[in-house]
Amino acid sequence: MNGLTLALSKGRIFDDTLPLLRKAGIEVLEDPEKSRKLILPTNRPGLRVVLVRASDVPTYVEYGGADVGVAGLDVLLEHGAAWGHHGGATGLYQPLDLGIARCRMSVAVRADFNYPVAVQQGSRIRVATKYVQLARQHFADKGVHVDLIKLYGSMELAPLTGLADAIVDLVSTGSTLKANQLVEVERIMDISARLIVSPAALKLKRETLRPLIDALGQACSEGAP
Ligand code: PRT
Ligand code: MG
Repeated sequence: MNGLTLALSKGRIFDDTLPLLRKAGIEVLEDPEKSRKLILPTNRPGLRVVLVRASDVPTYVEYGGADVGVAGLDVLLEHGAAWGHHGGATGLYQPLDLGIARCRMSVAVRADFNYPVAVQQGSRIRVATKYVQLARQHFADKGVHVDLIKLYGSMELAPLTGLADAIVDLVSTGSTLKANQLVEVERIMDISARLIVSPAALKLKRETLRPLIDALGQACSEGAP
């Protein structure tokens, strides 16, 4: 396989990457919302897009299913930590912060739960999250005792049903928390999407990969405020 494969996830990552690709002169020739295809051609004969789940992007790039990908820092850190690597995924080169799909990772609780007091008293807090590794690290760094409950979606429901006292989730506008009467009590980190590249591909496909990375770097710096 000589061409390049770019892994993207449907939804905000795809939608926010499209304008950057366009600035780099690349058009994706099919709309993933209208087609069931998982491999999408582009106007560059040597470049195709594969659609994978957001949390599968690092895996695809790491094991050679794709040469490059776009993944949220949340996904990258959680993936890396799950494999025992602090600060990012294994063997993945991260040349660009694309500055897209921005949000923050936060701790949120029900408005009637006194988080500062619970933390201060050293009580055990039940925390529901999709980001078990990141949450464990965060609370361990603060010396807060937590019981973590792994969820795969709709974390907002956990404090409302009594499943947990708190959640660790992504927040962008804050309207999901608000609609569910939850309040953000701690901001863990700022999140944005990163370009990730397989070091093997960078060696073997340097002549095609390097210009793509440079063009995307140019495109996202133009878009920056
Ligand atoms: O569904 P699947 O498990 O396949 O993947 P995913 O749900 O992680 O994918 P997707 O497309 O929802 O998110 C892809 C990436 O977008 C994430 O990994 C983040 O890096 C980034 N991103 C940016 C966000 C948000 N903003 C965001 N607001 N991902 C999720 N949210 C959710 C959040 O979890 C919460 O439920 O949106 C809700 C909050 O939004 P506000 O605007 O109401 O605050
Ligand atoms: Mg989602």
